[in-house]
Amino acid sequence: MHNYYQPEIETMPREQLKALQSERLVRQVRHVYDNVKFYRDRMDAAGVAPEDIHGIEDLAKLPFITKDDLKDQYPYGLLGVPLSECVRIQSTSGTTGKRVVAFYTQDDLDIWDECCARAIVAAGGTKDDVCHVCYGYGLFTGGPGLNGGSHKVGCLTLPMSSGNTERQLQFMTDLGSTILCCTPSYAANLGEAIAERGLKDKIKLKAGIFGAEPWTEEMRHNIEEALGIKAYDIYGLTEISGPGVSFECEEQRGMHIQEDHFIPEIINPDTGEVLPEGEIGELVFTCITKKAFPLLRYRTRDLCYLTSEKCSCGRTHIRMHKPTGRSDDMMIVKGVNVFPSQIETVLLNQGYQANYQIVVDRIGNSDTIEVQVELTPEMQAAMPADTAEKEKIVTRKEKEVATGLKNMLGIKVDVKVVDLKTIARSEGKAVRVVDKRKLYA
Ligand code: DLL
Repeated sequence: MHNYYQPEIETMPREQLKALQSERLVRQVRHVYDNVKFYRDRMDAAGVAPEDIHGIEDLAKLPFITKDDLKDQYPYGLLGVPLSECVRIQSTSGTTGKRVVAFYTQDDLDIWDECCARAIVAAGGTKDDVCHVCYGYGLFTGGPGLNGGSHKVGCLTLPMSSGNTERQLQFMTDLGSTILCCTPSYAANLGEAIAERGLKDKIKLKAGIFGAEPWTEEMRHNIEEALGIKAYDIYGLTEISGPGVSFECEEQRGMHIQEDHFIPEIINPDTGEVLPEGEIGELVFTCITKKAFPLLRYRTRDLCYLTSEKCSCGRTHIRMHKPTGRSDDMMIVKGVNVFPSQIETVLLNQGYQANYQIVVDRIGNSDTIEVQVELTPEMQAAMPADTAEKEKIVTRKEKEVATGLKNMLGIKVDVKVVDLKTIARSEGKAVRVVDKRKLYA
C-alpha cells in the first residue's frame, strides 16, 4: 500500500522535478542576491552573478556556506526578509560555541509542516492515528516539527515533549498512542521501561519516527522488537528547517529527500569537489523555497551517499543513506578513523543493547579508547551470585567484545562490561562519546 501526503509532488517524474528545481533555484538566487548582503559579497567575490544561474546544472558555480559563516553572521546576517515578516525562531543546542538561530516566515513554517506531514504519512499515519511526540519542544526543532506535521495529517497529537518516562507511559497506554516520535535512544529506553513494567500488551504503537542522531540497523531491529512496531528514520537539521528534510518510506532503504524544497549534493570534504551518485562524502543542501533563512550550498558535515534508484514506494525523490556520523563525530584514535556507529554495530551484534559509552583519552603520547557497555537484563539475571564466578564471566565477555572491536576497527580497545543501569539514559540525543583529549587541546 502506498501512502502519500502530496502524491503529485512525491511521485513527480524526475525530469519534471528537475525543471521545478531549476525554476525555484533561479528565483532563490535572485532573492538572496537582492536581499542578503552576505550572499551578494560572496557571489561578487566568486565572480558569479544571478544571471549566471540558469538551472540546477549551474549550482556548483555558487560558493559554499559553512557553520563558521553562520556563527559569523549570528544573529541576523543571513536574514532574507525583514524581521517583521518572521514569525518564529528555532535554535540548535549549541554545545560548541554560539548557537545557530534559524528564522521562519509563516510560509516557511507551512513548508516545514508539510515535509513532516509527508514523513508521518509515509510511516502509515492517517487522521485516525494518535501521534505521541516526545522530541523536545522549545528551541529544538524536533517537537515543533513533528507537532506541525501531525496536525496537518489530522492525527490526534500528544505534545508530550521529552522526559518523564512514567507520564509518557501513562498517556501512551491510556490514550492508545499509535505513532511514536522521539530519538532512537529514547525509543530504546521506552522499550526497556515497557518491558520492566510488563506493559507490552497495553501498548498500541504501530510505527515510530526516529531521528536527530545516528542509529544503526541493529538498533532499529532491537527497537522494532521491543516496541512491536515498524521504525522509520527521519533526518533534518535546524539550519535547513528541522526534521523532515528527508524520511523513510515503507521500504526502509534510505530516506527520500524533499527535493522540491532542498537540493542535495555530495562533496569531497577536503576538496569541495562534487562527487558522483553512490559515493560517500559530505552532504550539502540548497534551500530553494525558504525565504527567511535561505541557505545555499550549506555544508552539513554529515557523511552519507545518495541513490536515485527507483523505489518501490513510487516516490521519485532521491534517497540518502543513513548518515554514518558527522565528519566532526569521527574520532581519530591511534591514527585510525573511528565512528561510534561502528562500535554500536559490534555491541548489538553480540547481543548487547545500545547502552554504552566510549571514553577516549591520551596517556603520555598514546591514545586510549575504552568502551563501557551494560549487561542486558537477561545477561544480568543469568549472572551467578558468587563474585569470583561472575568476574570470570565478565572477563570472558570483555574479551569477546574486544576481539569484535579489534576486527571492526583494527585497533585495541579496552572493554568494560558493567552492571545493568550503570550508564545514564538519554531523553533526547544520546551522548555516546567522552573525548577527554579535548580537555587538554
Ligand atoms: O536533530 C532535527 C531533527 C529532529 C531531525 C528530529 C530528526 C528528528 P539539529 O539539532 O540541528 O536538528 O541536529 C542536526 O543531527 O546534522 C545530523 O548530524 C544529526 N541527525 C539528524 N537526524 C539524523 C538521522 C535535528 N536520522 C544533526 N540520522 C544533523 C543521523 C541525524 N543523524
